[in-house]
Amino acid sequence: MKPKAVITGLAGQDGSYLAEFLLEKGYEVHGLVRRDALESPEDKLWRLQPFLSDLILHASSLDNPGGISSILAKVKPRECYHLAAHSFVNYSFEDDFAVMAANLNTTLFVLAAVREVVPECRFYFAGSSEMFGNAPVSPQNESTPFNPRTPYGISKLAGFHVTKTYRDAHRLFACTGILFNHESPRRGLEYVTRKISHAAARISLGRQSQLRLGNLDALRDWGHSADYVRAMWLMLQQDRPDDYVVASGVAHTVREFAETAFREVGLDWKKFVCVDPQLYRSPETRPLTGDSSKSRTKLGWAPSVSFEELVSIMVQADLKEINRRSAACSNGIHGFARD
Ligand code: GDR
Repeated sequence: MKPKAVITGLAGQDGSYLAEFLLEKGYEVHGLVRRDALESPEDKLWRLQPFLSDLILHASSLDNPGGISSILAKVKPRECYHLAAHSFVNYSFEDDFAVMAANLNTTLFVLAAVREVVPECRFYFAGSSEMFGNAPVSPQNESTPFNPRTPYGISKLAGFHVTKTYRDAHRLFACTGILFNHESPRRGLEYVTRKISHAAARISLGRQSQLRLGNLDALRDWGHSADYVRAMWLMLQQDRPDDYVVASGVAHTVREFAETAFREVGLDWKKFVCVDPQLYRSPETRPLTGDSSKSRTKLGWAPSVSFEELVSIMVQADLKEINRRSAACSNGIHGFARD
């Protein structure tokens, strides 16, 4: 019989790569998605389109603990990946009540449901490098003290502690992956990497003239999402549950990302990028760079996509998509939305 996995947040960047990865591994993949996504799949499920028919979707809001329990009871998964969250850090300042309540409550609901109906199920929680916030040391690893600086980071740290409590007190196989930034062509346009790759592609095609960015000196440790979902799966294949940092270990500035992206389309970034102080984030954290030695040693994990390859993959995918959409428009065919 096929192993079964349930993914919350299936329609997001990581959910889509994880689903694809698990299908390739021979899993029966179930996903929890909002009802409105099922009603407009071309718009809301575009990341899943190439393999949508291979997935089993369940319409469920994560605000409803009873609904989560009944899906888990019906599916009886071997693994449950809880990826759903408000994940755009900047919004978490504007809407701190909603972000904290949703991110913590949904984690509690899913964990409680796992404990109640499928206690043998292995559980993954999507933690974040934002839990480190203003870290006292760099790079950060599993022993670095947490010091979150954003409502989002606080909500993820709370989820981490809840997950650990279920592991220690209720003996669940529950792990947290402390993932540093991970990107791809499936990233939303609000995140800086996709904002840059999309703009570089559009500017090179004469469809945009300028790109406004915030802090160009902000440093991030960027990898490819497809590499990072592999680490999630590896965590759930171990003999014991544990927490792991997943990162490339190399930090780059937003400026370097822009420079590399514009170089990919043969342009000088300085001619097109301007700094908009309104886009500065306050407070900006200390440079976050991950030390993923534990993942590398214990899970045998290593990233396969370098920074330069990541930027190139994203820019080329945006170029291809923009050209595909224009061809579809001139032929009167509508393409899938990709942002
Ligand atoms: P981040 O990602 O907050 O690190 O969280 P984001 O891409 O939004 O910001 C990265 C850095 O770029 C700087 N920056 C800008 N950011 C945005 N969005 N737009 C801009 O115009 C801009 N200019 C500069 C930011 O100040 C910041 O320093 C991501 C999310 O995926 C989280 O959910 C996840 O937990 C963490 O990564 C790890």
